[in-house]
Formats: sequence, C-alpha cells, structure tokens
Amino acid sequence: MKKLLSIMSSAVIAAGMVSAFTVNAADVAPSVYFTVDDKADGVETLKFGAIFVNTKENTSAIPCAVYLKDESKKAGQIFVKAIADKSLKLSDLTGPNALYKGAPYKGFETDDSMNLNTFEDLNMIAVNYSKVSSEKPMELNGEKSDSYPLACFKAKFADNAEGGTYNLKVYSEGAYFSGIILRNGDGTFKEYDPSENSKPMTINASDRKLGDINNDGKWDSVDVSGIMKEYSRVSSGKDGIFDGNQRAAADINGDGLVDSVDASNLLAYYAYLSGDGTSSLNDFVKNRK
Ligand SMILES: [Ca+2]
Ligand SMILES: [Ca+2]
Repeated sequence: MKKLLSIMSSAVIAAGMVSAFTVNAADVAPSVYFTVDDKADGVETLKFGAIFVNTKENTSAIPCAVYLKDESKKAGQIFVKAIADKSLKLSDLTGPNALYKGAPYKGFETDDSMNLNTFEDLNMIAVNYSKVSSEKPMELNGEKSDSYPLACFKAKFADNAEGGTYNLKVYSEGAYFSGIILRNGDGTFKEYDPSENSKPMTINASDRKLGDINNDGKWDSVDVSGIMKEYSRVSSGKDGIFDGNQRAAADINGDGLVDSVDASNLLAYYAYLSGDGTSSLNDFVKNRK
C-alpha cells in the first residue's frame, strides 16, 4: 500500500506538470471536497478546516458528504473514488436525494440513476454520474455544482482506533475509473484526475476534549504550558513527547500544526472561561480575530 501511494504521488506530480501547459485558461480544474455533519456528538469543524472527533463522545457513525466544485459548469461525466485510513470505516453510501432533497444534476432523482459502489476491503467508495447519451455538459439543479452533494456516506472510527490524524481523500489508482470529464458541447472534452486537485479531509481523533491536553476535564494553564513545551521541543529539533490523542487535542485551530498559536488561543480561552464565558473552545477560536 505504501509503495502504491508513493507511485501514485509521483504520477500525480508528473501529470500535474504536464497539465500546467495544456489546461485551457478558461477551464478551472474541477475538484472534490468532503464535509462532515458537525452536529454529531463529539464532532467539530475547526477554524482551518480540519475535523476534530472526540472518540469518547462520538460513538456513532459520522454523516459525511462529498461534493464536486466545478466552476466551469461543464461536467459531463463524474467518476469519484474516495478512500479513508482503515480505522475510519466508510459505509452507508447513498445518493443525496433523501437527505439533501436533490442532486447536483438533472436526471439523477433516484439513487439508482447514479452508480454507487462500496469496496469494503479497500475501505473505498465510488460515485458515478454519467449521461453517456449526451455530448453536452450535464444540467445543474442548483446555482452551482456544489449546491447539492454528489453522495452521502458515513465514517466511523473502529473501537481500537488510535488517537491521531486520519485522512479521507480522493483516489485514482486501481480498478474502477476515477475522472471528471468536462464537455465543451461541440463533442470535444477534457478529462481531469480529481485526485490531483482535491484536498483530503483531515480528521484529528482524540480520546479527550479539544485543548484538554492532560485529560483532566478542565482547560487551564497546565494545558497551555503542555502545548508550549511540546512546541519548543519540536521546534528545537527534538522528538515531541505527545501521543496521538494529545497531538490531536493540541491542534486547536486545525491547521495541522501544534504551535504557539494553539497555545495562545488556549490561554485566551482560559481567561475567557475565568470571566464566565460559555462558548466552546472551538467557537471561541473561530470567532477570535
Ligand atoms: Ca486540562
Ligand atoms: Ca494548530
């Protein structure tokens, strides 16, 4: 698997370099992104986009959705595969009609009209929107390609999942085609590999609350200094001593780093709580300038 991934990333780099010279300037490469339902217990969307999951509070599968962002509005066929790290199990793949009262494109009013596949052994899902009879772009239902998701699914951490960072990403290797075909309406088309332009969703799993580094149920100066000590260890080239649960809890703004910004956010939150503030840490950080 590791080898496959490294082959894949070099292929992606090579393909990316080629397409830089061939992309029509009018066409912005389409991309795919994921969302989670952060009203689910123990799930929070952090300021810079990473998802925090408290695996103690979250015991049910997390509802997720996958969207296509296609500024050109020329998508004619869509084949998207998404894969997650093994301990984050993907399941319950459905079309968007039941939950979101619509699909992004006309003619896909039922789950049967799109092609939905789950590959349990690979922990992969695949979604196809394809109208092969037409040479034109598919017709949108909403204003944008992402007014509705392409599909819905669930992601659940295994009981023995370790704390740390997990990825959910678009995948193009292996069986089953993955590609987005933009049609110009005159029979010409251009094919894009969605794994090249799409950012993975990062999910930080922790057995404790966001920011509660020492897991004592409180946010205070002990947690702040824990983050600062870890940051100084790592920034001076030493190995960090946080385990996966602590690292996940310490990236308070969800930018992928544990650093002084997280510590300063937590210090400000501690002061805010001492002044009888009632917002959650995440809401506090998101609203902070
Ligand atoms: Ca604490
Ligand atoms: Ca951070």
